[in-house]
Parts: sequence; C-alpha cells; structure tokens
Amino acid sequence: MSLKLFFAPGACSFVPHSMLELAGVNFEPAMVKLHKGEQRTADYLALNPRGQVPVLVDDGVVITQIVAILLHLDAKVPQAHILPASGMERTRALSLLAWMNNTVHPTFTHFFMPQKFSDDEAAQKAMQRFAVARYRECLAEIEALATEASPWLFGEHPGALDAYALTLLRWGGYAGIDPTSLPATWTLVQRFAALPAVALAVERERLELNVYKAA
Ligand SMILES: N[C@@H](CCC(=O)N[C@@H](CS)C(=O)NCC(=O)O)C(=O)O
Repeated sequence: MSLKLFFAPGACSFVPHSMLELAGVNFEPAMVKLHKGEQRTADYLALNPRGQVPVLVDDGVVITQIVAILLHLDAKVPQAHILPASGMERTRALSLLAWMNNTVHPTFTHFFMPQKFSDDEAAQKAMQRFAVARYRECLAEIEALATEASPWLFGEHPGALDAYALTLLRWGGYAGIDPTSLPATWTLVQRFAALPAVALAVERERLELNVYKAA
C-alpha cells in the first residue's frame, strides 16, 4: 500500500495527519504552504480542483474531504481506533465528526477567510464578529464533552475527535479565544499532542498549541 498525505501546517489536515502517525502506517507527508498559495498551483489543482487540503492518495486514488479520509483510514487500519469500532459509540462519534466538519470548521472559516463569503469589506467585518461569537458557542459545546472525557472523547483510545478538538481549540486562539479558558479541552489537547506518535505530526507542522495573544 502506498499512502501520501497532502497537508498544510496548522490546517484541518492535522486530523488525518495525526491519525496516520497514530496508526503507525508508512505514509509520505507532502507539505502544501497555503500562505504561499501552493494550493492554487496547476499541479495541485490537477490533484484537487477545489484547492484544499487534506488530500490522501492511496495507491494512486485521490481521496478528499476529512470525513471520507478518516472513514477510509479507519476501515484500512481498524486497530488504530481512529473512530469507535461499532454500536452507539460509533454513531455518536460520527455525529460529532459531522458537526465539527460541517459547522464548527466553516464557522471558523467565516472568521479566518471572510473574503470567501463576501467581497464587501464592511460585510466581512460584521461576518467576522458574528462568526467569533458563534465559534465561542461551538467551543463551549466541545468543552462540555471534554469535561466527560475518560480519558479521551470516545473512551480509552485517542482518535480523530481528539485530533479535531485540538485543531478547533487551537484555531480559537487566532480568533481571540484563550484556550486556557476552556480548561477541560485544553488539558485534553495537551495530553493528545504529547502522545509520542501525535508529537511527530505536531513537530512536522511546527505547531504551537496556544497561539492566543491577549489584546
Ligand atoms: N470540507 C473540507 C474542508 C477542507 C478545508 O477547509 N481546507 C482548508 C484548510 S483547513 C484549505 O485547504 N483552505 C485553503 C483555501 O481554501 O485556499 C474537508 O473536510 O476536507
């Protein structure tokens, strides 16, 4: 099997990136520098015409979208516990994954890249203010779940939901949300980042977990 992951430091691609490391499978990491516009080069657009990371290439087959990539990896390496194996735990985990991916993540995008949603500067500013308020609510929901973590969001195995929680909490720092103000999530993501396999992905991306700067 040949696996190649296109990822960008600090982006949502950290979720599959850390899962590949946690699964202990051989893969080729390929860094895409979003700030340099590398996602819009002809070569990259030929791979993913949407110009986004992550992209997983498995034996020449291109897979986009975090949810699809995670389900694919979970089926391939079930012993990695990327998602709970079965039953209601799996259903609840998929429900949380869908919400993180289709609601929390795009809420942050409205703050971080408002130009994707409006070309009117005043509208962009209003949208950013609104998005940060909604994002705080989303992180508060994750905090309530993290309070119940035992020891991970879905039981005894660290997995994709812990990785997504890390990414989303970290992004909050850019939006002026102090991660330490969400202590259960902050403790969870620090423990997750310290796992030796996950630390490899953190190091490769040179991730600082707390990017919050007080105003
Ligand atoms: N729904 C997509 C979202 C992917 C996404 O938003 N990727 C962002 C990074 S977090 C990206 O590549 N942005 C670059 C751009 O839009 O120019 C997924 O689940 O994979």
